[in-house]
Amino acid sequence: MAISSALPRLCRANLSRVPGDIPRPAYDLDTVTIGVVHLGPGAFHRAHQCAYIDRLLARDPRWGICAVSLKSPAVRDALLPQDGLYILVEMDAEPRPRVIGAIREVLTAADSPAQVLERLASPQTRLVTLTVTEKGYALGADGRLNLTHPDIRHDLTRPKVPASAVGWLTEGLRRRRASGGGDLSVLSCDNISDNGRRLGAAVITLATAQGDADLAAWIAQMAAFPNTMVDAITPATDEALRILVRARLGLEDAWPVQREPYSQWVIEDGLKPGAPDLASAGAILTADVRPFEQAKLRLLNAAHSTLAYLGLLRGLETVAEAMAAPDLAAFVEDLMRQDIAPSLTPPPQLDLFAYIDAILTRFRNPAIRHRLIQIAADGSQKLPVRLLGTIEDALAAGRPIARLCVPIAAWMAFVLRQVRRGEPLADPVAERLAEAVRDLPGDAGTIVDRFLGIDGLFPASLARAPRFRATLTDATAVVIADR
Ligand code: CS2
Repeated sequence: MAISSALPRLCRANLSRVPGDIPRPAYDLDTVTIGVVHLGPGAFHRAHQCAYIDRLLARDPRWGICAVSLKSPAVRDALLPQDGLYILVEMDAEPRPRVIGAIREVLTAADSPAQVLERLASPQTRLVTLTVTEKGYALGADGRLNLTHPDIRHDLTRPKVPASAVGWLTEGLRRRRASGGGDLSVLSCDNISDNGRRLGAAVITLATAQGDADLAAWIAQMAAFPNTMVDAITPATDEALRILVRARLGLEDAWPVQREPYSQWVIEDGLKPGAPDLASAGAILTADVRPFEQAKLRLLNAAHSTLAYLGLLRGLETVAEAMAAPDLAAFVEDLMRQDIAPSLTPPPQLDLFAYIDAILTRFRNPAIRHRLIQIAADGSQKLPVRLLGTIEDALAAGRPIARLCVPIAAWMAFVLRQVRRGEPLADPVAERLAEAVRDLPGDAGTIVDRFLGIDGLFPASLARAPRFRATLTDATAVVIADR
């Protein structure tokens, strides 16, 4: 992150210069010790989990975070000179900045492997959290660890210097077992259904495939991987935010973050004893997270992806702009109310229709500039979680799928457009997508055939379902004609 202003830098020595109306850590930074390791401290982590831990630290100083980027030094280079401090701005009619002090150590695993493993093994560390995005788990289309993924293949042969998040966790747990570090709670905070179960299974699969059955058995007993649902709309840091922070603070923050005021963290019961009391910091602990998680992924995230692809095809830039187009807003509302809601079994405390109203209001928040291109990234990883399950359920129940196929069609049209224009396509399987659509004649039937033929993208049973293929082809014909 380039520092372009001549203002003094935000850091401990300059905390006293922060204007009095901007909240600062309500605890003595000197008394904080590290009890949490986080893998993947991007904007979402710093806007979401760090805000909870920051609240918790005011009551209990044992839970400072060691933030670990796996490869990129960008977060470390931005936050180290700031003693881990940064600004989180809640974007509302009046933006509300505050100084977050939860990150007490910041490392890049590729540069400091020994320190990272030491932290993962330390008996003081009682919680590991992860935000490594959907693709960061190296799971196959069946939700299990993909042992042929390049990073996992690396971790099979060189387990001590891992490449993947699952590899770091597995090696950290190996060290923890050897040094008697005790049990550990691990929370995946990514938008994947059954995120905890899948991560736990992936770690055990890797340990087993590395030939360490004893470790696999130890992990099954000593590590807990509760499911979680995380929610807070977090637009990427942009120049407008930097300008706002400079003006309000009179200090330079190399990497402030922003989010909407709304935030939710639902965690399944089952954290190991001795884990931080996240409920006291506002998280909701519950016996079964799945219904919350499913409602959020299938409604909010699916509607987001729908707006992203349809909006980008129209040349729109942000979620709020897409919501200002009456037909797009009506379409996502119908999609949620009529097509997605029937696939959900909400928990008793969740009123689905009020939840949908709240999502629509959040999408319209005029204080947020959430770029559609940010949401459009990694479609191959996001759409299965967000939409394909709903489509499978609707097919099985004999409900209509016409509207549900539109976002899939819009994604395909978006991929096609990016490749044809030679514009970037952010997706871990971008090359395969580009290969599949190269020299493609423009008719809907061929487009659908090509995409459904890409190995591992659509579940095999769905790709074979005649009603899906026919409805998706109709939707694709309409989306292409509209452009
Ligand atoms: C978005 C999510 O970028 C995306 O794909 O749909 O990041 C979304 O903003 C969050 O899940 C909201 O909690």
